[in-house]
Amino acid sequence: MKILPYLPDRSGLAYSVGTTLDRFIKLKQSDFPFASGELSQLLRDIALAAKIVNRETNRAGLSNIGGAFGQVNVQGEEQQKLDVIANIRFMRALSKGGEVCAIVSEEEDSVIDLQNSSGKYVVAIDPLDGSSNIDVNISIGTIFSIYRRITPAGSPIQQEDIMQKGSEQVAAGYVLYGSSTMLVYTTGCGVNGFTYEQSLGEFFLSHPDIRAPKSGEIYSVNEGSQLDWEAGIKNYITLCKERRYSARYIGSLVADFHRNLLKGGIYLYPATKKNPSGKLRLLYEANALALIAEQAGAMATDGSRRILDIKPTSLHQRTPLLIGSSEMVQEAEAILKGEDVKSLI
Ligand code: P6P
Repeated sequence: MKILPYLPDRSGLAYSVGTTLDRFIKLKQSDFPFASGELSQLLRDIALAAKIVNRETNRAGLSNIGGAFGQVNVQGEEQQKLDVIANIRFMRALSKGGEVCAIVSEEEDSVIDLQNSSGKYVVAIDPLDGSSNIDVNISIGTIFSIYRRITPAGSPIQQEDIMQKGSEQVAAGYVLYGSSTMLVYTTGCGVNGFTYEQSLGEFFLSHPDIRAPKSGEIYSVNEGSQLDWEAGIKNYITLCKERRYSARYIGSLVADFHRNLLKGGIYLYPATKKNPSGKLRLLYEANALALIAEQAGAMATDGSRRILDIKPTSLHQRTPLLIGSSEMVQEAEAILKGEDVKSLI
């Protein structure tokens, strides 16, 4: 009888496509000396909530959970029923998981102190971003940041535990509820994407070691605000048009970011008359995507500062955001600073 050797995946990657998320988390845990498994468990808790929210979003049209909830959140935005459901699901998963001591959520006015004396981590989360797209079946997403608490475990949560720079994140990720549902995250050792197989209830590694193209020909911005833009933004978008780049903007940050991350491109949400500090929130939108961007070789700035260097001063503070392929962000920043971009090409 001839016995053939098992031929390992020839991709040369440390982890082969098709590895389950659970197994990947376990295998990657060894990247962290002295890791005791709490962060691994926290990532699993987030994945569980994502599976539940995925189920809810997939049947929103059938189970009367689409549409407005009838209240306005702290942002002054009309809450959709799925916003509230997603918030409840992630809150429950994070509090029951036992690894978290405090949560900052787009849907909560103030910090949620879980009174968990053993929780080492603080989570900042936008449970369901782009929710206005729910009723028209456009992709939406969850965005999360994970920080280690600074003050001693068991002591009361302090401002310093919450108001940490994005560069202090120990992990960050997003879930994209789209044509397929994906979980993309980083723990500071690269970016990996997992696709959800509904029939098995598992996330499987589908996009190992994501690297963003250094440049691209896609720009994502709401051109309806063009008359509000500062001159530098107008000049950069004009340059994109002169180069005949493609305009792709679906009004859902996670979906626009994910496409640009894979194909190359830039997403811009500058200051506008309605949002003079930009629309996107630093703590639970910009910081997470900025860490993922940088880990994938891309960039994220507010037009002059690296997003991850911005010291938060308020829970729901907003920031202008330019994020995507490094050469495109660099060029946009140079134009905003009035530099002659010819020198960049
Ligand atoms: P506008 C959704 O509300 C969101 O926060 C992002 O997902 C999206 O990119 C942006 O706002 C859309 O905002 O002002 O262009 O409709």
